[in-house]
Amino acid sequence: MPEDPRLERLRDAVVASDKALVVAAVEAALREGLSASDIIEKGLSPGMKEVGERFARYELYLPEMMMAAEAWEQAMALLEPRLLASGVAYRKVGRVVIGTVSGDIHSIGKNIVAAMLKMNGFEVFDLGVDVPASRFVAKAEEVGADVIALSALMTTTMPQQKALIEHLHVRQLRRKYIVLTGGACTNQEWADSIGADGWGRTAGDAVALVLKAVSQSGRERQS
Ligand code: B12
Repeated sequence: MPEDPRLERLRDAVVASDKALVVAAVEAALREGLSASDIIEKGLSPGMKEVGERFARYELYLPEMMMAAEAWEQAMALLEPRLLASGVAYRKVGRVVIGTVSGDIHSIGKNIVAAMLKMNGFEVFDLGVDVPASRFVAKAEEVGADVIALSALMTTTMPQQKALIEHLHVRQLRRKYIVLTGGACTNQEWADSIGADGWGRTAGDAVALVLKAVSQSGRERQS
């Protein structure tokens, strides 16, 4: 089946690392009736994946990767308010502490997961990037979180997800929190091997996982 030209335009604009082109493609897609989440998951994300693959093949370099990331931020400035507006903010389904692990400054995927969780009624405490295990746990304890969600984008920083789980064990808090892992370099096998409660490939998976985990643990809050 031929690809939807609106999605193709979004993907190509990200691959071109061109801010103006990305913004124009997003505005056009919105006018043409695509939802904010489809624009992100089916248009922009495959573009970013392609950027990463070209970087790995030395077909583009760090400056282009940075420009693609800046273009993404501009697109999100347009899309995030729409994501939130289409959400169900009146429900308080649960509390999530989220961040990108220590040593890792990739924020784009984590920001999407945070936005989608908010859109689905979660209270989200986003600690940003390069977050040490102890800070995740301190925040979770402070706000009475149900879930700790960890993003890691590099093979070198994946072990920090394991470090968080070890930190919880040492503090005898492991059973208190649902720990979810994600990020392009991770997979289900990795999550199982470190004893995480779940792993998600996309932000949509993250929402489904958190909803399921919170309801299974009988933690769902109603307000
Ligand atoms: C954009 C980008 C950057 C930007 C980041 C800007 C920003 N504000 O985030 C910049 C230019 C700064 C950057 C820097 C670097 N990068 Co970089 N980067 C990327 C790139 C191209 C895209 C990442 C991205 O944003 N993808 C789009 C989002 C939507 O996808 P995502 O993050 O995977 O998130 C989705 C899912 O994974 C999931 N998800 C994410 N988090 C979570 C969490 C949970 C709990 C769940 C359930 C789900 C979930 O949901 C998201 C939405 O669907 C990737 C390539 C790739 N394929 O990942 C390389 C990549 C990650 N970078 C790489 C490298 C090497 C670097 C640098 C070391 C380069 C350098 N020489 O300096 C530095 C690292 C600095 C550091 N200490 O962190 C490598 C890592 C290689 C490896 N195997 O470890 C990659 C894979 C590129 C490559 N192919 O070589 N990078």
